[in-house]
Amino acid sequence: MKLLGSPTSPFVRKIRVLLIEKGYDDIELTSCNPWEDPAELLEHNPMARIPVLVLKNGVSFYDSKLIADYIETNMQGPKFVPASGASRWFVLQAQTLADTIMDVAVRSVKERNRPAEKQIKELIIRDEIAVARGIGAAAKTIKAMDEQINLGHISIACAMAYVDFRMPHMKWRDRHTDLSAWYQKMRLRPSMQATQPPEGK
Ligand SMILES: N[C@@H](CCC(=O)N[C@@H](CS)C(=O)NCC(=O)O)C(=O)O
Repeated sequence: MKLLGSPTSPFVRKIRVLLIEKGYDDIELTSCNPWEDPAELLEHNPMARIPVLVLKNGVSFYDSKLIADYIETNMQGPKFVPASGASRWFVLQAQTLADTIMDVAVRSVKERNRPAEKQIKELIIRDEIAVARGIGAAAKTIKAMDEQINLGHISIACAMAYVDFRMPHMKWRDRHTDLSAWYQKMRLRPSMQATQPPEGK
């Protein structure tokens, strides 16, 4: 089994953290840059997005939600999504919230990285406001969630880490001190430490 992805993608990190928390710390990460349309990625995902999980028999899955579902359903180890009931939907909603923060943040960073004269400022502002709202919702979600680590915690931690990594100007900590305190603990977990993006990338 291997994972196609980049060490800076928050979606890839979510899957890597989930795998490590589940007890799989030796899954190979095949580094690929989706923006270069590498042949191996296109072979497994026509939409050229990472992450992609490739099984030993060649079967592959893409979109981090589906990959997380596959890992949770088919792989041995502790469970990170409740099997049923309101808590199941709460955890899955938390994952979707975090994924959407990541989506909007990635788009905003891409826009900011374009030459200044080509940037659409309205889009950057709108996306940054949405990310700020998302962080507010993440703070409420973490407060309402059980302490036992689940896929919602993992997803929100990876979203916050990406905001810190690529959007340090968001300065969210002063507004969300409880979320900040929770994240300070979460980021020290071995799974988060082992998946830190390389410096200077
Ligand atoms: N919904 C997808 C989003 C994945 C995604 O957007 N990945 C980015 C990297 S962070 C990507 O591959 N971008 C390439 C592109 O948009 O063409 C998932 O959860 O896997």
